[in-house]
Amino acid sequence: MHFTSVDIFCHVIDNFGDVGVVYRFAKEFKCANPLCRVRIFVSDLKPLASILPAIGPAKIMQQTGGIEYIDSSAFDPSKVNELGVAEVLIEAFGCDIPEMVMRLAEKQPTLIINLEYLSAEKWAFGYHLKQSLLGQPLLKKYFFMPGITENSGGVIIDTEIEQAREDLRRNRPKHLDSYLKICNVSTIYDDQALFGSVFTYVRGFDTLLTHLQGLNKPVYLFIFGDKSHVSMLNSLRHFGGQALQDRYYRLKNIHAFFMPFLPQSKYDRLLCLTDFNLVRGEDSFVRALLSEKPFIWNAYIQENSYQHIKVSAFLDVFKTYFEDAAVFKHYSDLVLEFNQAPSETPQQTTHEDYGRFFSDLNKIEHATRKMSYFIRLNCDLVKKFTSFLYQI
Ligand code: TRH
Repeated sequence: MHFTSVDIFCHVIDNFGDVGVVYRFAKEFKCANPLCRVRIFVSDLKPLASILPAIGPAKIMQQTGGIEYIDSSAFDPSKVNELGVAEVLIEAFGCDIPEMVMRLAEKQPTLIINLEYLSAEKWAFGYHLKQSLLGQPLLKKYFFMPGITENSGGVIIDTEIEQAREDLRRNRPKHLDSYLKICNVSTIYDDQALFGSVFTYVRGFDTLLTHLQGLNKPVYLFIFGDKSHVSMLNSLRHFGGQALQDRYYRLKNIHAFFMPFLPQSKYDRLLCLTDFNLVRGEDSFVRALLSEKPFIWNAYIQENSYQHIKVSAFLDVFKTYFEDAAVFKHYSDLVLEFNQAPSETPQQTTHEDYGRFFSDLNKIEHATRKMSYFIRLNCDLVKKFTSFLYQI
């Protein structure tokens, strides 16, 4: 089809992931299709403003970076006719498109795509690009299933990070210093030190801190989000960690920085600068993977512990990129145990063993780099999405 306009609908449930993925998708889609009008209708602008500071959370309509943003919660239904409807409508994560918009869409040929959550589970491939029958002659609807294998919809490759990668690698000390400055700390860069980022759900960090205290080197941790802040503070206090400054705690060789929420591109860059990353929902998980650094994924706790199935499905794919089966086994045991917590609590309820993770960092990094390379080559979501539109 020939398309000149795309409207994306996003219903924010909680956290930052939904709007984080939608914003990243819109940015990359616009970059790949500069002549196409791209609008995002989002139910809550506050989390978007945290990710993209150019957004004014109180404005009902605004434009930045060539994308139009519309607050759908404050939206006047009488404006629907005036705004019109795009040729392609994207329901992010199966959210409902407002009734008034659907009534308009039914009057012209419209393609609707349900852009789903990322999944490495095998059942998801069966749905990818499958049609969903609507019983409306002018409407066509398809599922688009993001994933980490060739037969899926792929993941969003961020152009900005791809372009910055080499500079981040070459000028690592300078870039790392810029993050420490946010906490009013000036470093003495030490190439023996270990740098890590932590952005998880509420969980225990006693086992992590115990292990890190045993390493014979300085460890710098950048801690993000209220949930990790609460959790890390609890564990630091448990071991007698001291506040040196507002955002800076010290426990023996461990330097913990309680970071403010950063613009998305700045957070993405940090993941490429550290030696390891602890990440959580779908979007930071993908960024960690593409950063080519070793990472541990804290999947969102779901009913009936469904997160175990999601984590296992990812590990099944990741396994194929490891050259040493023992290294993978230790890594896999760690990640599975890390995700065993029955609920979000800052008490340590899991018994993960980090020993091999830190001694195998280079080998895990090698596997991550191979997988990331494969994904960039074969699983570019925006490329796949765009070529699907042209084909249909
Ligand atoms: O915020 P999340 O926990 O979102 C999750 C996922 O969407 C998950 O699928 C959903 O089921 C669950 O919520 C309810 O984690 P995620 O997906 O990693 O999204 C975080 C976003 O925030 C991501 O786009 C990166 C961005 N971010 C920043 O922009 N700045 C920051 O400082 C940090 C830490 C993150």
